[in-house]
Amino acid sequence: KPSINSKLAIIGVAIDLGAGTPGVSLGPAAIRFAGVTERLSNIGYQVEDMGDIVAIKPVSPHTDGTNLKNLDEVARVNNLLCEKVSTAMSANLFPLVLGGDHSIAIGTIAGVLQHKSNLGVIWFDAHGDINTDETSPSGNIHGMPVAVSLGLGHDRLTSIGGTDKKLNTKNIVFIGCRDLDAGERKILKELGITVFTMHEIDRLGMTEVMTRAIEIASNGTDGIHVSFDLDSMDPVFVQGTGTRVPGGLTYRESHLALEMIAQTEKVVSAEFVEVNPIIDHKNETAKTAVALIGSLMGEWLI
Ligand code: 4U7
Ligand code: MN
Ligand code: MN
Ligand code: MN
Repeated sequence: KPSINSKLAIIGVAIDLGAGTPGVSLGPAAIRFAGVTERLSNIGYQVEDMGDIVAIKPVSPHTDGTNLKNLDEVARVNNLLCEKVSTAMSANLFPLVLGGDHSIAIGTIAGVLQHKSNLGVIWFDAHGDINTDETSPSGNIHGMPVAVSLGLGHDRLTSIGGTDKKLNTKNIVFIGCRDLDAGERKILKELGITVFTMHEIDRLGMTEVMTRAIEIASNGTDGIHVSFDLDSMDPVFVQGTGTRVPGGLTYRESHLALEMIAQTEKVVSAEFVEVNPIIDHKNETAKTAVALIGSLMGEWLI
């Protein structure tokens, strides 16, 4: 068993208001139905299910004079999530957050930062998720959580958990990117954030990429947060996610990456997001998420 806490809190976030496609709000239910608790219990964890935070769809998406869709409700949910994650960590529970759209990384990371002020992050995604209200082509907040966690963007979002508790650019690393907006490329370059695109994974192989990624997320940090967007994987493995992009991580590349992270024994929190059972086939994407969670939590290290 990994030295990750032996007690674990599952926190579901039933929200799709940060995404363009509806349905990821049913992700936590789909992942539970696919047997996440049993899987973790079998590895040897004591699992406490803290239930779901539920978003309520507003009659009209209030935008506060910006292009941010559903800003009020996304901010409300992420404030609650920040508190819940922080409460779990105060009780010495490892927070495992189930999404929901990727806007929930705002609340998860803000909550973890209350306890780990020098947090490293490994972000698996086809996308950069580093748009701001100024650069976003869609206004969808699930394309913005990395920017917000760095203190960039609308203050209704950057204030969550406190404006002083933010990530360091030198400890964030992306894996699997293949769809970056022009504005995102510019921000990534300016901030000097390391991005292992699919090109680098093809050239170097996943073992080398993860060796480098783990070094970046570990260097001077007091823990690693893993944010796993299911769309980092190739669409053949994840029909049930809203923003599929061809040419993604294979099934084994994804598992190898998470197994290597598990071996570091430095993981302090994790989230698995963008599971959408409405557009899935026989709940397979949620089942894939459960298997990935097993790998991250050390299923193969015993
Ligand atoms: B996800 C996008 F423009 N970049 O900002 C945007 F391509 O959490 C997509 O990674 C964001 O699924 C995808 O809307 C967010 C778009
Ligand atoms: Mn994505
Ligand atoms: Mn994402
Ligand atoms: Mn997506």
